[in-house]
Amino acid sequence: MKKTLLAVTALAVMAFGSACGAGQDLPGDPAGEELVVVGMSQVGAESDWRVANSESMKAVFTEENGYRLLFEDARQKQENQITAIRRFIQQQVDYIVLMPISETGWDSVLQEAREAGIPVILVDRMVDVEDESLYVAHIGSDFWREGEAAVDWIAGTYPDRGTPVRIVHIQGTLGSTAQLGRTAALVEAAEAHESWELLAQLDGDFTQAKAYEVMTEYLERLPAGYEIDVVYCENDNEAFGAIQALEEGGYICGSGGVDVITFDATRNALTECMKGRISLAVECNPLLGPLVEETIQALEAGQTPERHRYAEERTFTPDQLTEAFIAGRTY
Ligand code: GYE
Repeated sequence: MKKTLLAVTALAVMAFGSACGAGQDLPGDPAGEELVVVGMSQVGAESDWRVANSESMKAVFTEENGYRLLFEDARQKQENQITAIRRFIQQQVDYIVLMPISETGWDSVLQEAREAGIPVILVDRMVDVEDESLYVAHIGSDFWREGEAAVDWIAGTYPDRGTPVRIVHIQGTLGSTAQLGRTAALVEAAEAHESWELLAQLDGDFTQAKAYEVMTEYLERLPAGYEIDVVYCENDNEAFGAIQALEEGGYICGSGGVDVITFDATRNALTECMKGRISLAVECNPLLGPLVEETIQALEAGQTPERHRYAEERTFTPDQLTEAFIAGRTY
């Protein structure tokens, strides 16, 4: 049920000493229509995954479906996300949907949202807050499990026979749940397998440009022809940048050469995988809009939504892919 104007105003007066109205205040509301106002703070547009995730949200939270979506792109800066949340509080939105860039630093602003009586739903990544009741639900992926699928593939492809498995690791945005989970799975497995050598951990910030830059610099420091078995890229865009750097450095990507592993499995990565340049693509599903809407509908109906929801995900190797399958994917 939509909050009453009175309750919202009372809370706003308590929190800010201001008494403007609820969502209905926003310009352009069709007269008499009760739209549910959703303030959404998205990380940015750093990757194909992120773009697909934003599109999934925008497709669901439309006026025809009964929503007014206030969408803010934080351009990969936490301070922009905090500013956006404060603006949503002032605008007295009905719900705040937050895709947090990193896990820490959210306690005070989420406390402010709570004081204003606005439920916060986390999407994609998680926050690390002292009081977990500062968010009502989280909808995303189990990043550690994704990482485990990747390390299981490495273990199966490189059975321990004493020969070293040389791995270069390109990490995502440091401190983000996706980075922490995918990194932890690799680091733990590298400790457990004596033959695995983590040659380097490079910060690719989930972008193609950064991954290309750090991989190129790294290869320039290596002795010519130095053998690399696996490049573990924490998302597709990093894999594209790494492949470009590897090929420019004279490496061949694919079975028998460097095994590039990627996460997300968006269409461009699946195409590279089908061609054999990516050896393993671990799916991370960005189509979370419908799940977020179900959560909001549950809250509107006065129900308690599931606290954590994880999308179904799988892995892909070149032999499992066809053009028809890839064409049928929506992202
Ligand atoms: O893997 C990457 C994006 O948090 C799951 O962020 C998300 C990750 C995704 O930039 O492509």
